Amino acid sequence: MTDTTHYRICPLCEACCGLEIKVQDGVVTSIKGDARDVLSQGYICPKAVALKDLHDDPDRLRTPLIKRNGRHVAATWTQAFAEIARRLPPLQAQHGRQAVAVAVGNPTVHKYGLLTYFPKLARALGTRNVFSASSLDQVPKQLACGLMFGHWMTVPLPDITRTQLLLVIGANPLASNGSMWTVPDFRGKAKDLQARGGRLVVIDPRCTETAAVADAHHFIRPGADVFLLAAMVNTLFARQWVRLGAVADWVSGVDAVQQAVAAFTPEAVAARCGMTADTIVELTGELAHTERAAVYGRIGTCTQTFGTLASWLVDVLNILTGHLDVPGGAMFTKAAAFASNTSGASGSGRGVATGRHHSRVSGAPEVMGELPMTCLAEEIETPGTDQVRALITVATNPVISAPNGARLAQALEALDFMVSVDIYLNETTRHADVVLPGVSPLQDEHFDVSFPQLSWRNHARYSRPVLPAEDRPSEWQILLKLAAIVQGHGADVDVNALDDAQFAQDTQRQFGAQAAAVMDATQNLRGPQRLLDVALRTGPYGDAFGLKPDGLTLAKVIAASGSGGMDLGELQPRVPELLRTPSGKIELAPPLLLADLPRAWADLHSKAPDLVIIGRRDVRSNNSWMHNLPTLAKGPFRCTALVHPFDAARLHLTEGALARISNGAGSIEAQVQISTDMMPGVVSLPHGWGHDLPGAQLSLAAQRPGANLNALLDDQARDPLSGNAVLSGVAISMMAMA
Ligand SMILES: Nc1nc2c(c(=O)[nH]1)N[C@H]1C(S)=C(S)[C@@H](COP(=O)(O)OP(=O)(O)OC[C@H]3O[C@@H](n4cnc5c(=O)[nH]c(N)nc54)[C@H](O)[C@@H]3O)O[C@H]1N2
Ligand SMILES: Nc1nc2c(c(=O)[nH]1)N[C@H]1C(S)=C(S)[C@@H](COP(=O)(O)OP(=O)(O)OC[C@H]3O[C@@H](n4cnc5c(=O)[nH]c(N)nc54)[C@H](O)[C@@H]3O)O[C@H]1N2
Ligand code: SF4
Ligand SMILES: [Mo]
Repeated sequence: MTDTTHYRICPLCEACCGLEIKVQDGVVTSIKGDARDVLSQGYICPKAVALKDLHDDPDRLRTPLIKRNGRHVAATWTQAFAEIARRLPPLQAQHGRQAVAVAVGNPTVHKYGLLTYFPKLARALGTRNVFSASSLDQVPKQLACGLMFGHWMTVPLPDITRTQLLLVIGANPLASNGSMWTVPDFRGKAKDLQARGGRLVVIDPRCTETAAVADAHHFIRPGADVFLLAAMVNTLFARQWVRLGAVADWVSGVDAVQQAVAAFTPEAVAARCGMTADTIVELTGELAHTERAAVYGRIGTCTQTFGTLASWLVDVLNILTGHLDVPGGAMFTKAAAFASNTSGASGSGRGVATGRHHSRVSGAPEVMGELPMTCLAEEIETPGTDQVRALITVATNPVISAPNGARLAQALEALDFMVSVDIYLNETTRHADVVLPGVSPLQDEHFDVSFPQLSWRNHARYSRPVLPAEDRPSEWQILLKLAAIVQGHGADVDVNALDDAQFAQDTQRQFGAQAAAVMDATQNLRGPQRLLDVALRTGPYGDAFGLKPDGLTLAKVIAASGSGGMDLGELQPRVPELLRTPSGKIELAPPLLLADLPRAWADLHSKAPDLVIIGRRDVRSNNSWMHNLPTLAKGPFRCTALVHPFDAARLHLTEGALARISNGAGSIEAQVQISTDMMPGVVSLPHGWGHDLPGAQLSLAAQRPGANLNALLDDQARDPLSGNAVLSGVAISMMAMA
């Protein structure tokens, strides 16, 4: 018997915890937190253990599938790629590049082969029809930060280990483990904050797990964050509490913001927020008068019609209270690799723009090169030039995760051809003509590309594969092969040779006279590893290919992978060095955002619905795809509708009974759970459920399918600036089932 110990970054959520995994004769025998991990220091949640279930899940696909006569049958990789080469290029030739769309989802960010090679596929397709889960999530925050700081990934986050006041709005890190903020063990860090006399304050329509450990919790009417935040900014000016602190020399647009929020007084917004004007002033005063404080807003503030405005105002508050870019405030990470805010000239740049093209049917503006996921169905359905006729999905399940999945499912069925790069036959991939499964995370190496750009502490960590690879393509090779096929190279192309050729070309372009040295230094590497070595060595801590001999290389980061990874220190002030706005300033008052405030003002006076629905996350679940894993699926049923006792009484709903929840055409049945944690007038139901659709192969999930929240949501409801879907605060009616 051979026992081995391995170290692996958990790929299941943004906390990116370091795991210690024991293997005996090729079988995982234990998964624990790695106490030496520089980022997570031993912390894990129950999902980590389910990595074993995921690896062992008999429903997880091991071979490609091809749909023949309506049924998916196992195929070889050669057959699968041949089928794609036979069917996809002719569609492109006949209908043009826009006719092939691509949709990419959340797990892509946790698989570095997918993340680094997806852009190559998108480029090869040359289509504007690129859709991603970002438009169901965080685009508003990225747009607001992009406009203010000059790059989409330049997003400040609370310096939690040094702050004295943390104001959390529309996030529940105790369940989600953080988002756009890599902060393993939020609970422990919050406790430490409280132990040193600091305060955690939560604003949420539900008294969440995070609110339960907070020093104060305030209910807010769903969707009212823009009003609360604008009134807090208004209060800062009215009370002369504005101070810019360390970034004072770099902020432009303060007067414009003052004027723009002049009408949003606490008194004007209080009723709509479901808060008193006094509370709004008190919250503002506490923020303004605490030396080390930070505001953090997440998905609850994004997935609403004023998502971009709300996200913007979160950081306007951080800036106007002098808390940006100072220890204990809202700070920026400095990642070791792949960060745009560490490359190019520092201090100014091109900034960000949206609307370089628009979606064909709804005219939604492109943001970050993508169109809203909620536009995909109509692009497939609506005849005309550039109609979408074929689709490639990569690790996404929008039939469940996006609003109005029933419409999307119908549209997918009408496609001429669909390919899915996915590990399950699920509600979305059941529509695919060819499914190409990636490897289990335990058989894959890993480096986080995005999350070190958003982490509570600077670090560099790499994971070797835990279990030996099988004889099949890596996910980067799958994507590169697809790219080659659509470029007309055929299914038999040698992807490694193609990768070498592309790398040589890119290196020549990027390094000019130094290209030969770079080629030489990376000659034994391939695929994402080679890209990573270049990114690390040219990054802010890198060895610059020998010019700074003490600097980082991939070899050094790999060498540290058995001992907790490399700690690169606590967050440091980065303004003005990280700014990439054309002005070289923090743009506090981007015209696009100011121009949207009148829409909010008009909405302030519209009548609020009686009953609205919001979402919820549970620590043992993850969006739509982990309900098939035994460790997580056991225990109490989690897809319940939380209803306040007042609402339950007036609607005659009883604990544990089924209720019908409806909105327009959509209607679902969910089990009622009566709870004083809810704000009256607000119902909470988790998303990602509804595993009762035919043709999926999720045997365990199908036993307790749950109700699909997104069946109630309108795919046309979006934040017009970011295109982000409205997933929260949607009007519903609810009645007991006979
Ligand atoms: N109502 C409501 N809807 C929501 C949300 C909400 O809060 N409320 N949240 C939204 C958010 S934040 C997000 S990010 C989206 C997520 O939406 P999606 O990005 O669509 O993510 P999932 O629904 O989790 O689907 C993940 C897919 O990836 C596949 N997969 C898992 N691991 C791998 C792998 O290693 N390789 C490959 N190739 N595939 C893999 C799974 O089988 C599944 O098909 O959902 C959104 N939907
Ligand atoms: N266990 C688990 N962890 C996850 C995921 C998961 O599905 N399960 N998903 C991952 C993903 S993809 C993401 S993006 C992150 C998200 O991470 P978080 O942003 O922390 O997401 P949630 O836990 O849904 O918390 C959102 C909170 O917003 C509140 N809310 C709803 N509407 C409003 C509103 O209008 N205003 C305010 N102020 N609050 C509102 C909800 O009640 C909820 O408590 O979590 C990630 N981590
Ligand atoms: S919090 Fe849980 S799921 Fe997230 S990275 Fe850590 S162990 Fe994995
Ligand atoms: Mo997400």
